[in-house]
Amino acid sequence: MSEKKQGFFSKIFKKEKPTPIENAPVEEIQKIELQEKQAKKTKTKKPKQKAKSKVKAKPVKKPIDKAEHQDVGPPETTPEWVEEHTPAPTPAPSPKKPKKKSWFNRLSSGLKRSSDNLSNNITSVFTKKKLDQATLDDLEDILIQADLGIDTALTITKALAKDRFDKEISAKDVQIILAQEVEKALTPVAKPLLIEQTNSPFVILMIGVNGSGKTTTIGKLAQKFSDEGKKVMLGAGDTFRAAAIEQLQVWGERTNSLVIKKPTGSDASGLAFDAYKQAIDEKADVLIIDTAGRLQNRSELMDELEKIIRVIKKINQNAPHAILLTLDATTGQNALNQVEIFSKKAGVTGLVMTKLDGTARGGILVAIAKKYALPIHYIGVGEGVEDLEPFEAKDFALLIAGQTE
Ligand SMILES: Nc1nc2c(ncn2[C@@H]2O[C@H](COP(=O)(O)OP(=O)(O)OP(=O)(O)O)[C@@H](O)[C@H]2O)c(=O)[nH]1
Ligand SMILES: [Mg+2]
Repeated sequence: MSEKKQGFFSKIFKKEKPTPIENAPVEEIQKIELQEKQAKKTKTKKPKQKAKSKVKAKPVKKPIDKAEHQDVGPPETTPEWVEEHTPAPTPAPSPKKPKKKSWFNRLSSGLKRSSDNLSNNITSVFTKKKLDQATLDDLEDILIQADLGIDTALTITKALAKDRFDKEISAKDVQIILAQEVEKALTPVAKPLLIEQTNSPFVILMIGVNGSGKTTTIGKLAQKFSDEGKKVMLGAGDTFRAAAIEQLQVWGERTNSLVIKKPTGSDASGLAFDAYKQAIDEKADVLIIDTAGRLQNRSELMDELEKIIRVIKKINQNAPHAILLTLDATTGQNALNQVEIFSKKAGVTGLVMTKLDGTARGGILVAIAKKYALPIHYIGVGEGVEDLEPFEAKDFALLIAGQTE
């Protein structure tokens, strides 16, 4: 406010010494009034200029608004309520930074159980004492219990022993080294899923055990790809259950993606074939094919998966371009076996780990990375469409080790 006042008065008393109004004597006040009048007179000259500048300002503003309107205006399919309740279109905010931050927050709360588990156990062992063999053994146990895997556990304890043996060490020091080693293990596998346009439609086959999050992940991916302007189609390859087809249909409607389906009980490979043909005809950019959940030890179901892939290859030898295995983080060590068998049978090209929010066993991702070196494309930390993001080694490592500052 005081800045405003100053600006106003300095405008009026352009050529006068600035006099604080509260200390002004009577003559000064009279002077002020007089000059105020003069100032008003001079103002009457200025309006022309001001009016001019106003006239000028308008046309500049309008075309910008118009351009923005054209660029970011709602698509034809915008639901009615958007038109009713949304005021004039505002310029699209730069979505990246806030999105990144809110994802980091979601990831942070999602991984909380895993990181609390590790941090609490580490703190209980490292209470300001010298690093000896017994403490190293305890740490090794903690890391193995947290599902990080024996390899990672040994790498971390070795790294600690090398530099800090017989020296005082705090829980925080251990967490720093843990974060560094986890990041080292995960960096080579943190690879985004690249949708190569030369392969259009890019065919993704989603596989995994029952309830691992295949269909939900398909919905989340469909949203991402269509947000990028890609034409997405979905194949309802889980032909066993009517509810599975309906579930995909809902995601299709939500994400504006055409769903190719057949009656319950139809042959899944036939559906995959038809969906691919149709995606080619429709010039889709991406086709994501759902499959029924199957336990890796059910050989007849694994054979069916092989058949689906074989049939897709009849259309294009290079398809499916991605075979994504969804892994439920809450299954812990069993996930290793799933990677092993699904890879052998179906040639998994990349992984998506879901439900990291529902477990203290998020460390399993590190064990899988070390053992199989398969790309980890995405991780899921919730049921919402926004709860899936490309996997980033550093964020994950810092959070799981409780090293966020
Ligand atoms: N908390 C949490 N829940 C998830 C996540 N991903 C999926 N889910 C939930 O897990 C449950 C199973 O997900 P689906 O997508 O149906 O799993 P699916 O692999 O398709 O299951 P089947 O078709 O039966 O094999 C649903 O309730 C999802 O909402 C995640 O990242 N976090
Ligand atoms: Mg499903």
